[in-house]
Amino acid sequence: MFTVEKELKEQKSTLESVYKFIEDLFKEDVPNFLFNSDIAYFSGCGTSYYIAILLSRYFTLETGIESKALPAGEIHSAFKENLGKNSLKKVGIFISRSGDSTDTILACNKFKENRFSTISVTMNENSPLNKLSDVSIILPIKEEGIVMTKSFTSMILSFQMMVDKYLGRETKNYFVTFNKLDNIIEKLELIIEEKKLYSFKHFVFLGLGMYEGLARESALKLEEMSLSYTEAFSTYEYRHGPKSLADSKTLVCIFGENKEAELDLENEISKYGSTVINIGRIFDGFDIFGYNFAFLQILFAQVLGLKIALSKNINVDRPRNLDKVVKF
Ligand code: F1P
Repeated sequence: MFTVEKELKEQKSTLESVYKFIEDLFKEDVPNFLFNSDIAYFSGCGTSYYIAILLSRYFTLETGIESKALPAGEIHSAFKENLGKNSLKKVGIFISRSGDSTDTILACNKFKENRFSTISVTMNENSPLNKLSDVSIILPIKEEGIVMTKSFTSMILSFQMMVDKYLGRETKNYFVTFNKLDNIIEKLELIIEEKKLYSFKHFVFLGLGMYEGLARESALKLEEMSLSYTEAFSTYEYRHGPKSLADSKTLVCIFGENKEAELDLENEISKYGSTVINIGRIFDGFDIFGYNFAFLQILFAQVLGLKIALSKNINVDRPRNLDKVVKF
């Protein structure tokens, strides 16, 4: 079995251990300055940037505090275009599995130079990013694969739980839900096999709000794992041009909460001859509802990426042109 497949499939136990770690870490206090800010910037690179998109939307939804997700390069190399000159209290949240991506370190440095508070979420105790940040959440888990799977769900869980704890929310439901994960992965494998979803030539992922982060990460996952041709959009953008590429070789996957308005879009896309999968509906069938658990819907793309790679005889542990960390 490939390392990536093993890591993808051990998410139940990994998330359970992250849950216990965060319960303990934030037993007393959470970093209050985050919740006293006027605007929060979430940043990272690649998969970690897509985590930033999802968490920024979760943060604003839950706290009402304005937030923005930016790729780290936008912060270190286009700072003035992205961060206006004003007296707002700003805070930066930097996500990085390695804590060592040059772009993310440069971005965090830029925040330090401007005396903004910073929080990092990483999986590497001795990373330069931890040393730079005011507060670090360092998860006690390891991931060997170049392609990020369990680190995606783990870093999201840790930050969401911190927000939930600040708001005095019950977090037990996460733990209960993780019990279903092994079963869900098996069922996803069955659905993908039965419908031969690995055989399409063009994959489109759509998602709104938090789900946009999932759509973008799904497209990246398929590219990295299976060298597939993919696209991702904020759901309703798809009507405004991108749909011109939709044909019978296209699989369109819609993330979300299975809303009425999404059904109209599904019907429209079907008319172009494409196949549409509503991932929200699949997860409703697993009895998983609500935005707290949105991040688990990424399992669909992780399993699909693996299945396409296997069908094309691609080694997912050696993704073409990629390294575990991008340093320059
Ligand atoms: C994340 C990242 C990955 C990507 C790649 C290199 O870096 O950009 O998304 O798959 O192979 O690293 P980080 O989370 O360690 O900063």
